[in-house]
Amino acid sequence: MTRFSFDLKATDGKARTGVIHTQRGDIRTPAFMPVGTAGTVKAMMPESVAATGADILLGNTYHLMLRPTAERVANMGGLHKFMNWDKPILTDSGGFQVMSLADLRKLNEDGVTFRSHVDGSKHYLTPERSMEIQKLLGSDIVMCFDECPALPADEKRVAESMRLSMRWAQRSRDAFGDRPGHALFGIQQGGVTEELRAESAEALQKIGFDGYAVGGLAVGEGQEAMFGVLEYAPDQLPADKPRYLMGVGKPDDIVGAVKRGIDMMDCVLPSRSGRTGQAWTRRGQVNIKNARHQDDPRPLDENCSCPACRNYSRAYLHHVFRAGEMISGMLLTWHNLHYYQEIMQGMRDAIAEQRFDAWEADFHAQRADGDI
Ligand code: PRF
Ligand code: ZN
Repeated sequence: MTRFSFDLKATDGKARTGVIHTQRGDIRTPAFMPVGTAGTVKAMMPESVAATGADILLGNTYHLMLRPTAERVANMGGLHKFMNWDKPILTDSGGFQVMSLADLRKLNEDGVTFRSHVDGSKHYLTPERSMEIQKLLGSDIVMCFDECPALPADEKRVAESMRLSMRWAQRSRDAFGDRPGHALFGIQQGGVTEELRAESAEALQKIGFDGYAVGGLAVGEGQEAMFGVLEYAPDQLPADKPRYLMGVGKPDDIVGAVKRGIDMMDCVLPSRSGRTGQAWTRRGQVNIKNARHQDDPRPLDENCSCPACRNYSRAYLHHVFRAGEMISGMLLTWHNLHYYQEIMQGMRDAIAEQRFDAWEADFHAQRADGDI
């Protein structure tokens, strides 16, 4: 069996490119992970997700434990078989989603009780239960159970929360045990305070993980503050392990994160905005709802090779969105995921060939600020 490992192939400035090896295949880095929250990347068949160039998907402990339940997924042979995706899956641990989605949350040292946003039923998550659920799902990359305060928050609250997450990281490690072929990632917290980030990075490295996430960003602090933290946070984490920035972001966030030493990212943005009529292209954002597209024979992006751009006009995409047709979300999601993967491939090639700065300058030069 392939043991989990990370081969760093090249660096250009702080930007890195490499390959994560897993028992379910390789993940080329920098990697963007489409979000398959509830056992599906919404509006996409799994083979279509693979066709966009994705090597790995993200799944969610929180959603799957509530519906259809982790035990039911396990009885069906695990999440890969259940959703017909045989490449790697990373699962988030649930803490962050409980805090952002669940009702009546109560947090203490042991874990968190909450009511389901689906049916109001009562549930309990601890580091141990999160590890058990992620094992039942058959996740290839398991995330520690953590807590993430929304920003801005006062430093005392951020410090206490970070230290709780570090105690939970130790409990996650102990509960995960030794599972060859499966990886466990720690999650750095500490808000926008360099000393707290350093303390968190040190605590995680003492425990020892297969990879390290930068958590607690993109939670209200803004891009400038996030990039400020990314000036030092990746350097606080081991260079020989993957670094994963959780829940990020817009195309320019992703490029800025890779420039600062991040290897993996995930975000609902390309899939979610595909369902609300927003397309991301190399020239900027397209709001397909806008009436100015209704007679436009051009594709979303002349230079894009995705099925939406090869076969359909803006006029058609506008029409099916306005008519509430399901193909609207399907085509825009496909385009957005394709574009995100194209950015990742562009960065991987540029880093390998030591021309990341020129690639980045070109990326910004092609983009307009407003809608195009
Ligand atoms: N922790 C976990 N999942 C997350 C985050 C975090 O801090 C974030 C923050 N952007 C997104 N998803 N477990
Ligand atoms: Zn396209």
